[in-house]
Amino acid sequence: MNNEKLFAIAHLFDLEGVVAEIKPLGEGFINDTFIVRTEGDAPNYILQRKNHLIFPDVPAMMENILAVTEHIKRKVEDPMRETLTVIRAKDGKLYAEVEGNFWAVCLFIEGTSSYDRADSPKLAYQGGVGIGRFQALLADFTKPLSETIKGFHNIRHRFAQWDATIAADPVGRVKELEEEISWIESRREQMLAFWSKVEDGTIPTHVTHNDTKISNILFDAASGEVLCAIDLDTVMSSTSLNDFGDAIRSYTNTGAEDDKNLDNVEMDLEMFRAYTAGYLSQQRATMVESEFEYLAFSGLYITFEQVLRFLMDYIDGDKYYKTAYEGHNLVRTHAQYKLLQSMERQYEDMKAIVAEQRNK
Ligand code: ADP
Ligand code: GN1
Ligand code: MG
Repeated sequence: MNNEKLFAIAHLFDLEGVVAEIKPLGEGFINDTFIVRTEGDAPNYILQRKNHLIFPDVPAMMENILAVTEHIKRKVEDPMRETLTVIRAKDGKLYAEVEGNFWAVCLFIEGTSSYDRADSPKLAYQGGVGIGRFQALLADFTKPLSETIKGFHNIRHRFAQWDATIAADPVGRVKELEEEISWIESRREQMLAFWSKVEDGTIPTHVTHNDTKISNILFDAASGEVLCAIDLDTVMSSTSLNDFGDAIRSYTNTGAEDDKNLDNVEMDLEMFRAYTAGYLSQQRATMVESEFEYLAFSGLYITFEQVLRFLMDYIDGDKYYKTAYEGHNLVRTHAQYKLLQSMERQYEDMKAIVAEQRNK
């Protein structure tokens, strides 16, 4: 994307000041993110091309984000820093449509740190506080939210996609993947049994973030404390266990999500304890018994789902996630599977930590 085009798109939005430069930012797998720097004291902005192949109704998604952030703003001390601020286009819309692409802008929050990996239990604790607080702030949000990606963390839906992808085998990769496919199939019943507890209401639903990896949280650079959850594209109604599980997948991994050296990848119990402590500091008073019961399992569930999603995308010819090289999705599959096995081995210890932290 050339800079002239980006400047023209930025000018479709109601920005203060004069745009000085526009540069790519972050390592998201789905959208294209840029920072828009302005001259002098005017605020800086985040400009994003939302991936409309993945989010089929970007206008509805932006309505979700506006509603949720306005709700949070009414409750926090510093509304301009403790959540995203959506900037409208000059025509009043929450997005600009340019040549079939959808663009959106929000304020760049200054004085923040973001991470691709958690490097200390202190950071994991803060991350847990951040998502626990995000859910707590939205506990009384009653407006219906659009489902921005159908069946996002619904494993029954994911298995339907999986079966169709295996049957279609569009790039002929299935024949090389007997072992990897067996990792998925051998856990099918266990994962569906968990999801049926959500379907029958045993596990309640709430407004949740649904993409809680560490890079989607901002920390205050001065204090090191958590500031807010960003990347709100997937805010929807689901079980809050998904947010916990996805964060555990991210914060407890001693390696990278796509580590080629599987020896680097383990689930770190100290990070699990710290994240759990932070999360429960915000949530323990309102959680119900079934949520405590499945809290540790949610880490296994979302990590399993991620193995399935990376492998399914590889089988599908790498259409969903951005990849940096041929076979990247298969490397991700192996690394996430190693993490899943590490969690399975330490599952009893994870449950013991939940029991210990629940009563603190
Ligand atoms: P993606 O959907 O591609 O993952 P994100 O919305 O997560 O994109 O943004 C990518 C990165 O940009 C984040 O990890 C964070 O470092 C930075 N970022 C995004 N929004 C803001 C913001 N409003 N203020 C400061 N930094 C931000
Ligand atoms: C994607 O957009 P990003 O990079 O924050 C994905 C998540 C995956 C994650 C894996 C909308 O998150 O579900 O867990 O990659 N987001 C979407 O790193 O599919
Ligand atoms: Mg992101």
